Amino acid sequence: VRVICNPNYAAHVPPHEVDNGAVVPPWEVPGRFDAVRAALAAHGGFAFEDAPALSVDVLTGLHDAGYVAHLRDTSAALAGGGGWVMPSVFPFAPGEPRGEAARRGAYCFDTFTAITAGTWAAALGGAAATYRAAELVAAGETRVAYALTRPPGHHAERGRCGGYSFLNNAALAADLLLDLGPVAVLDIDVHHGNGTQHLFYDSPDVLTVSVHGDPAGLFPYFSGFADETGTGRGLGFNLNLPLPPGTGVDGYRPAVAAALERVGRHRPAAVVVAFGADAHEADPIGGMRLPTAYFAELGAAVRALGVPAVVTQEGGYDLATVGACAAAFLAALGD
Ligand code: SP5
Ligand code: ZN
Repeated sequence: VRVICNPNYAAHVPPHEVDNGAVVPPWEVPGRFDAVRAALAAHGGFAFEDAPALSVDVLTGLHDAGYVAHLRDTSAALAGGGGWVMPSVFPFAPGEPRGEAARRGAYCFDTFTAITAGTWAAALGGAAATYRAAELVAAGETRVAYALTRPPGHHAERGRCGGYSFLNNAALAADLLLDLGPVAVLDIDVHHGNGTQHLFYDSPDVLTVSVHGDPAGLFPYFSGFADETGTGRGLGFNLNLPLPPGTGVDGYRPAVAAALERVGRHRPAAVVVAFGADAHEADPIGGMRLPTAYFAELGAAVRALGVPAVVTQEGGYDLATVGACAAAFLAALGD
């Protein structure tokens, strides 16, 4: 399997996150990337390459220009120091944000997602890895390509970061792959892929399907419910399959079967998998009960679609198992 690495993955070092008002250590750390890379190398069968630089112009059409400028300018303003930017106030009146404090809240939807000096470089490097992976698949150079990156992307909306995500890598890949025909995004991170859903909610060309923990009790709380099915011409082209806390293999199997059945009916020319290992039983924040071996079953199930695939790395916070889950999934998908 071709593995396209984000060369700037270590540049984004969040100082902490704020959970229910408490400052707590960050879950989304550079060691996650190292753990996955080490596990893939130990497994064997993976070919690593660094992504070439990506022009920021590629993000136009996907992300809001003011938002992109906010990420870039905020990181630039923090350069050389250990500082960070996080929102304290979120929009409660209409209108464009008029100052720095307003921008912080307007361009972010939670208190988990700090911008640091290296955030822009790391996020753009992740987009570059994803773009390269999609290019390789679109060109028919490989059937499966994996963008090994952090920070994640699937929570990022057109104009807002959140859920540790800044640029929506899965959506970027889907956009590029549309050149081949209809595209499906299958999101198996334990958290709902709200950003990807949001970006394609009115599109019948990109089907978005997400299997995740019920947002009634799990981040991102405000979306991911079963009654969100798309809008306008995109009505019927979004499928959410929320699962109760503590779900294991017996609950995941039928949900994943339903997800893949819907993906198959879309007759996609390519599929994007937003991959997370945070439904693993050892994950500290997911609350699900999947064993490592089930990730191989997932990979084989996606492989059975018979469609080229781009995989983006999203969540997965247990450093001891995240790599083995990715290796199991990718080996089964790509073999
Ligand atoms: C990409 C991704 O997986 N983003 C997830 C963002 C979730 N952030 C909320 C984390 C809150 C953790 N608090 C739970 C403590 C349980 N011990
Ligand atoms: Zn997640």
